[in-house]
Amino acid sequence: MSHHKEDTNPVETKEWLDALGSVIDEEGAERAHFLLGRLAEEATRTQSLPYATVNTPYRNTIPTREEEKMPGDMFMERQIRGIIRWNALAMVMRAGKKPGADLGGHISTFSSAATLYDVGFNYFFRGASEGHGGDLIYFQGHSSPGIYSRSFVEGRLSAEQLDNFRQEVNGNGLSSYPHPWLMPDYWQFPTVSMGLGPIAAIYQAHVMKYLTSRGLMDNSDRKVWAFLGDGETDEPESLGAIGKAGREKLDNLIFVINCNLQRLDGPVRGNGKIINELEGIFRGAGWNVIKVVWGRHWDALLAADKDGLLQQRMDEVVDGEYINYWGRGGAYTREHFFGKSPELLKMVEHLTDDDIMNLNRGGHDPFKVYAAYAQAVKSNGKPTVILAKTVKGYAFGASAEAQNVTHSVKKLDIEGLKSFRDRFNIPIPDDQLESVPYYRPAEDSLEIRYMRKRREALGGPVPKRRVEAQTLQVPDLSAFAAQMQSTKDREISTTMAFVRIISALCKDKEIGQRIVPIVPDEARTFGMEGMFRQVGIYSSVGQLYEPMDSNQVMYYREDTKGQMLEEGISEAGAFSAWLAAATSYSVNDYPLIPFYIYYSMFGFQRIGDLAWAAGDSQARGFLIGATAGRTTLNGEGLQHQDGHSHLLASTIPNCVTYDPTYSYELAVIIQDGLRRMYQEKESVYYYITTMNENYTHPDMPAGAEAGIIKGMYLLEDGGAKEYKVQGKALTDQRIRLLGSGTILREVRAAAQILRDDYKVAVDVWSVTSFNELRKDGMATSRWNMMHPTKKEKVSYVTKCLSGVSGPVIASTDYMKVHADQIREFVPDTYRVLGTDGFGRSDTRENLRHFFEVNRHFVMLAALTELKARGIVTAETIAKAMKAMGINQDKVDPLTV
Ligand SMILES: Cc1ncc(C[n+]2csc(CCOP(=O)(O)OP(=O)(O)O)c2C)c(N)n1
Ligand SMILES: [Mg+2]
Repeated sequence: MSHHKEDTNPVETKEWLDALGSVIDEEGAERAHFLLGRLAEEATRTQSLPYATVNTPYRNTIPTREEEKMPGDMFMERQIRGIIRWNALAMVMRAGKKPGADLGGHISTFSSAATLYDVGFNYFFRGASEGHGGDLIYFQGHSSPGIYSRSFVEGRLSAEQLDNFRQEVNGNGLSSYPHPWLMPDYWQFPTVSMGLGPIAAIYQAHVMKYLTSRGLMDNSDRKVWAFLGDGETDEPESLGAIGKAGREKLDNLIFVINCNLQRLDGPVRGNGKIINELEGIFRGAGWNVIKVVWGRHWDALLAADKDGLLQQRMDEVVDGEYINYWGRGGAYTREHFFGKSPELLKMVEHLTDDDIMNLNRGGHDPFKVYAAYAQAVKSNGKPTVILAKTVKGYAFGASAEAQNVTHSVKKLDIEGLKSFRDRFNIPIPDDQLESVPYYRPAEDSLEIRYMRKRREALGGPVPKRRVEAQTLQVPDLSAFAAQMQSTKDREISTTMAFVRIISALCKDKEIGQRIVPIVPDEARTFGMEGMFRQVGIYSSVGQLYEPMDSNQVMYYREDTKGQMLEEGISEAGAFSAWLAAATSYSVNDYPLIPFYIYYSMFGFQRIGDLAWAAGDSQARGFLIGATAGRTTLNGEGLQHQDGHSHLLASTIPNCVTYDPTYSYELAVIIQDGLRRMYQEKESVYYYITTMNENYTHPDMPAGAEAGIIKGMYLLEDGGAKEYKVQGKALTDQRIRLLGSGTILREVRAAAQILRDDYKVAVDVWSVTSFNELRKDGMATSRWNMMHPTKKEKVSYVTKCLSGVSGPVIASTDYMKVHADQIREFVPDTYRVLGTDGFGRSDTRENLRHFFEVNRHFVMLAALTELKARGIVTAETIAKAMKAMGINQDKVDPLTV
């Protein structure tokens, strides 16, 4: 700002300022804005100023005279807000009093945000009702006590439930933070892992526009509000997608950033100003920025600030000081803020120290907040961010208000409670204060009636999550007939098979429109470019240019009605778009069937926390980890070759995972997923790996469906063989080989050599999911433990591998621990091969040798087991190793 520079010609400065003043007086602010814009343009053009500033002075963006007036009863609302504040404090303090419980809870975040929420609840947040889908509110996770408190006062939650804050195990509890999984009819969006709320909100607004644009539903009157902390904006996810929101003109999106200037340890920007930093970033990204810095008690002072000294002081002070002023009080503020110059001191000489403390911050002034929201909801083709300055621990007094430790404060002492009670007129006598009782006015009190009326006018309660979903008629397996048949001589990859399936699904009469293919700039990698033309790429503005490949069949077609979401190189963004689509059954009462296809390594590993939140959100949809496998994605390297995404996926309780080999397996799995998620309406989501290795696919063996879904089925029956060991006959001894993904093909090759060269019987099992097998096994063994008097149940793995005997050997393209998961349920000796270690580039053949998962190592493992049973000798193995080119001194892939 020019203020910070020496003014070398004050007379000239004054002339310019006077000229500006008279334009504003005579022709209005619009005109002044235009002229300044022209001046800046000219200065930039002549390169006398490299760029015009994106920052404005440290004051409210909306001038006082343009504020839209809050229509309600401010005293009533203040009283209600006081009651909500009280109960929020009470529930955390009461949880803290449970002996030995140590449950924690936060009070300071909500105390700073109470007005921001209240104005929303009283005037803006529309509940879902007949004819309106409702606004979508992403609540700041740590403010949950305040949201529960309001629901309690509204009569939606009981005192007993409040007393169960953070005690959920026995039912009827309230979750510490917003978790749809734990409170499915209440919370819509999990937000507490910082950064996930903001990015999810952006893509939520995007997908809502997409639905409207495609004509599938009308969301044009619905808003997405995201409340976040100023400290939270440090997360890359918080700001990483704001450019997208600006570009897509998401005027259905409003961010409210609670700028209490503090995070957990201390100031967010002690040496700077978070509000101005964010202003520049958001304005540059194409957002409307509304700063709500000062409350109305500053209005008179600012109006009197003719020569800009007060403004100059406001501009130069850093956040660390602003925290101080509030924490240390009126006298301190007079001395250190206004004390900068005699003129400033004079401006406040008529104010007492208490009056100075009453100079409120914008985010605590309902009028200023109302004016900001009223402007934000008027769509003008841009998303809006409101930067509201608040005080962390507001109204908690010396022990917590604007203190560095405030985030972790969980209680007030008795004196603190007294003054809090008095300040907000809570009718609780001194002798009851100790137990911090809840306070709810009588059902027919003015307060309750007022609240009810406001919410009724806005369509119903918030937050509220729709639990029921529409039932879709999903295609049965016959619709996938093409995928169930052999490809004959044609070699294709499972990725290709997937692309055929999704293309076919898009044409399905019942559900075709609901399929949402999502890619993060990888469609060509997966051979999906045919879909550009077939279904089109969604763009809010269509296609404003002639695509350079328009003369080709598969040209890059962007369209306002495009079905595919091409999210660019942002896995977090594409996943967030998937999440919005995967929860559309609840949020929009319109089930969508999203398929997000990506490089498998850049999935759970890259955005694991979002995938976890998707489980919490009860997302329903498909994730396709393409080009999967440590050795199957051959040319790439250490950062690309995935040998563990199935392990990461298995950490998410409601994620169902598969690693299929054949086209028919993929078809059966996807059909079953459609049935479970959209017909049976189970809150699970699917993770399926597909590969880029081409090979031929056989017909589906008759009756394999059930086994494919359960996780394994017998692909090759080796038949009975008899062996003689030390003169004793071993009957029905077989080697059982297990394989998954493309490595199954190595396993099948090994089986053939073992049969041909060693004359042993070999069964081959296709394992479509070690993860699902383990879940079944764990459930069985748990049931047996819990029911000692009942007949034992047998796990699916045990069932499959019983009846005959012989060693069991598994090989996969994933870490050994992946196949090792079922060891407990394998009723015989079990040996696993896997791809532990860092990937590297080479041919598939070399990689599979390097990682010791190919046919030769499967054979080595099998021979080793046969040796243990006395069927082959050490010499036989040594000879075989030589023949197979396995050097006994080969490096261990885990160590290099
Ligand atoms: C990803 C992640 N990292 C860290 C935390 C721990 N944490 C919880 S609240 C908090 C400080 C939040 O500060 P701010 O965003 O300014 O919110 P305020 O409480 O000040 O409104 C931190 C670091 C978290 N919840 N999520
Ligand atoms: Mg903060």
